Amino acid sequence: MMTMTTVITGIAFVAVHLVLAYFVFRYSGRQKAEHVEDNPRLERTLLLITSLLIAIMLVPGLFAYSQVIAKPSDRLVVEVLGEQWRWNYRFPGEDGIFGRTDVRLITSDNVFGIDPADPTGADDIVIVGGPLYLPVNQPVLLQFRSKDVLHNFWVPEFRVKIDAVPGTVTESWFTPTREGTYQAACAEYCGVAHYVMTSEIHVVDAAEFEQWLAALPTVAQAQE
Ligand SMILES: [Cu+2]
Repeated sequence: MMTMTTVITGIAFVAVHLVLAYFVFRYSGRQKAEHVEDNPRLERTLLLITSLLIAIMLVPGLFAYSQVIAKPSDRLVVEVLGEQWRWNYRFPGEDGIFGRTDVRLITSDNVFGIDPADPTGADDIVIVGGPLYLPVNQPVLLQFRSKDVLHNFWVPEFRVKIDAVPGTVTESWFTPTREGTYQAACAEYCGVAHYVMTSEIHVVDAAEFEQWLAALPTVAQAQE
């Protein structure tokens, strides 16, 4: 995509400047400028050529983008909740299903507003403010929500930068390929403590990840 766009715009750039240089040279000071009324035929032709070139550059982008957003089948799903001013994470637990949530149930002890009446929520695992551990070479699908205002989850190394929007769920997926510690930051100015809205993300091998996850209390255990 980059190469094709660069070639097309490069050719247009050079051609336009060659013509410009030629006209400057050819007509310098020797010809009086002439007022020309509309030239519908020329305008139609230029419009057509320009539209065609732009379409050639945009259409493959749509296919590339559909690949970018296509979710991998072997994904690990993590829910991310942005709030003033921290990132909270939720794993679906053994059953692989996130428990139902309701914003009216949100309290300081229940930051996701998980409904205790829904049995699928009992084994969910909640991490308030991080850190988040992820297994290396495992595709991860993040589902974002926001409790209050617009936030933006940004991990430059993962090429992930996506808004967390109140009232809706946004998604982004990636595969971390290098073990290490990374930082997720909020990239949307979201209030006075926006600058502290960061969270550590540790990319570790699968065994260490399993160990870390198994050591965390489930929602049911946390309530005991
Ligand atoms: Cu924020």
